Amino acid sequence: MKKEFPKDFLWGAATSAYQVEGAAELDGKGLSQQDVINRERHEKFGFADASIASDHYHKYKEDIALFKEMGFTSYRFSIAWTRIFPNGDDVVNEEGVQFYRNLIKELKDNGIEPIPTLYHYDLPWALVEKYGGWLSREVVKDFEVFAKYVINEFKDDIKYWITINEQSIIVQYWTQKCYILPEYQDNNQLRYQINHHMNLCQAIAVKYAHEAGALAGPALGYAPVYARTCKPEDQLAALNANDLRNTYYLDVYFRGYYNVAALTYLQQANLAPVIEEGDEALFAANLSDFFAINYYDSQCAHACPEGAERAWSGYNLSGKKGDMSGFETHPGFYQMCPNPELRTTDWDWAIDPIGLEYVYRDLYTRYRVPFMITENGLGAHDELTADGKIHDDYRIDYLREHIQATKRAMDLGVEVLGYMPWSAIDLLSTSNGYKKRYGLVYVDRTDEDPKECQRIRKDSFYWYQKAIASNGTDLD
Ligand code: BGP
Repeated sequence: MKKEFPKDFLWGAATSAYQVEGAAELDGKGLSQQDVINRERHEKFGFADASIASDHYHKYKEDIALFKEMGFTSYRFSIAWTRIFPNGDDVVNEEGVQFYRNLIKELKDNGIEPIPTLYHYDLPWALVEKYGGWLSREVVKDFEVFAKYVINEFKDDIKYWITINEQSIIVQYWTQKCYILPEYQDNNQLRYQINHHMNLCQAIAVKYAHEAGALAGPALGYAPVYARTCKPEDQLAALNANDLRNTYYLDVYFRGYYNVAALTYLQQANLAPVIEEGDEALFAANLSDFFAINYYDSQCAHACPEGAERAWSGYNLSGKKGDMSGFETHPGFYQMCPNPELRTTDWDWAIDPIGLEYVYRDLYTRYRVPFMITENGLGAHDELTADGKIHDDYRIDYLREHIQATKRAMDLGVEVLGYMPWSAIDLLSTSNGYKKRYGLVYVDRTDEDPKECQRIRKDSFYWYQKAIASNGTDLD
């Protein structure tokens, strides 16, 4: 007989600090690299910046009331390092700490499990100025001060810590997710060096979470890679891509070492990080407890000749299908490509609920750890109709199919703790301002005009409310 979702299944949704909070320079907060990056993107592309975002800093009580109305039992958010330590050093900003005390209390008072992320792209700008930010190994000790302080401060309230958000996406889109000084931008080895510094921070965060009696795990943007054809050379290319884009990260988190084929490839290509003695021992001593999956799409690869030119992942900034600027290419290893079998979003992201089922099954077999979904969602041009509604049936279809995929995997024994799609409310997209929306709640603002950031329930809000009330059985 098929099992129901467990009674304590965590239903909720997710956000991140700089994408929702706003108040970028209020109450003692220091600037983060995202405040600066998004200011530049505003000037260059006209996207909103992070200064107001969705004004969650002022409206968090109203937002949590909406979460409760939907029936949330969990909420994934991130703690802005720059609210706690505005300069990235050890000088605490009490007002920033108080904001998260209030937020966490409000969640708990409403029966919602707070699931914080320690790092979601927003390094203190002061550390970029001091030593180039993530480029320098010095960042590890500053991160340690932050992680230790925050985990200890909230140890009575937090059961699950998410450590670092989406390291693999940071490697692919490093200048968008990190501020990289122009003189370093041609040195691609630094992508993997940054990632190595993040791995050290990740392990340290796990260590402090364990000391505080909590569980910890990374959130990785995870897309399985299929072979474009059943030719053996394409299958091997897909294996190579999975090793370098996925397993390279997971093996560190759950086994304590770098994947051999991926690391060897990076060494041969002069892209490998400098690893110091004792680094892998630190990983191995602090393995993660669960895997927080950010799942949006699947990917596709085919074989790539030795003589091809290396290329990094492209992007689509227009929201017009087909505007993807390019595909990652590693000569002699693999080349990414569109999957002809799948439909896509307006931003060319493949829609593939079965891919999520595949991920659960594959990773549970390999690592045998519990999962939680900490992002999953459809970025779309939502329309606010004249009568004040948002008919986002496309989002409902997307979420329904991914919840069903989750259930099918669970029916075959996979352990899933919760489902927190992206995003609880509309927020600043990492790539497309407010043109691309993911929320269950509409935030009435545009890139040009923040207006009052009024909250409006989308059709998906009511649908998700029903889904949660029925513990995932009523998905119509
Ligand atoms: C993930 C990030 C999120 C979020 C999401 C959607 O990579 O963790 O922060 O933004 O992707 O991406 P985008 O906003 O670029 O559509």
